[in-house]
Amino acid sequence: MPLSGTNREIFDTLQDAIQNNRTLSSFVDTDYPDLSFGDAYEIQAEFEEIASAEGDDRIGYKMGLTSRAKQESMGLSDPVYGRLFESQVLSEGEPLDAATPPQPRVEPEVGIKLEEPLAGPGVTGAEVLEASAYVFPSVEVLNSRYENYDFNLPDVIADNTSAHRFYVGSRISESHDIDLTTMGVIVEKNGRVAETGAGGAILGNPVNAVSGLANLLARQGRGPLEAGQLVLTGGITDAVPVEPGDQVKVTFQDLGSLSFVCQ
Ligand code: OOG
Ligand code: MG
Repeated sequence: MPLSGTNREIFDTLQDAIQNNRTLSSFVDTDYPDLSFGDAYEIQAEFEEIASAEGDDRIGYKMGLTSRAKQESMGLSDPVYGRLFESQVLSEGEPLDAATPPQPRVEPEVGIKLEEPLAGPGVTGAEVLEASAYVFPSVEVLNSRYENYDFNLPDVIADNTSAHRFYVGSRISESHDIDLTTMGVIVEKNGRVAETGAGGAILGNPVNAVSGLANLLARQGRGPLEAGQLVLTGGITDAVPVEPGDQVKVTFQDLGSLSFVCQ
């Protein structure tokens, strides 16, 4: 359904901020204190409408605020989801344009590619493993449209959960033997360790972010999660701000490392 009223106003304001690399104040803290979760997800869905009209397919979803590190850093404790588009993919080795987006930050994530659809409710982590084609290392590049990432949950949902770009690492694993819970991760910036974590930071195991997503989509009447889609399961550590000149290397135990330069 096309957006109207305040949802349309908010969408247009976000779209303008994205296109002109501007930052905004929280809608909830200013003119739209009553913005609901339902409306925020409707606004987010409009980004998919626009992208698909331009031939930019949704290739997956991202879960956000799934680790304590992220929840504490943002002061928000409920996981949220966003949409990922073909045009946002970066491959290993490609430089990151850190000059154009006003507030780029990077965070290490486990990506899961689905081979089978997942229809909630009641999807379990074990079913996610069964339905997955492979696991891959990823680095999500965030760029919140809100100044200093100062937002409430409906704000960040409407803003497609700060999605900007994401790296898809080339080292994939089809093995079910990797223990995603104990899998260690190190984020280095300019040769120094900036953050460390383990996959278990994501709801005990990153697969639980995928089952949570399938079940949430079902509750919203938006399921199932389609075969072939990929899911970023959420930042394992707090996000690290980057600027042109920075060199980033993220190492995932068993999944190898992913490096890029910021320019
Ligand atoms: C919201 C997006 C959260 C994650 O992985 O936790 C997210 C933000 O922190 O700006 O992508
Ligand atoms: Mg993320």
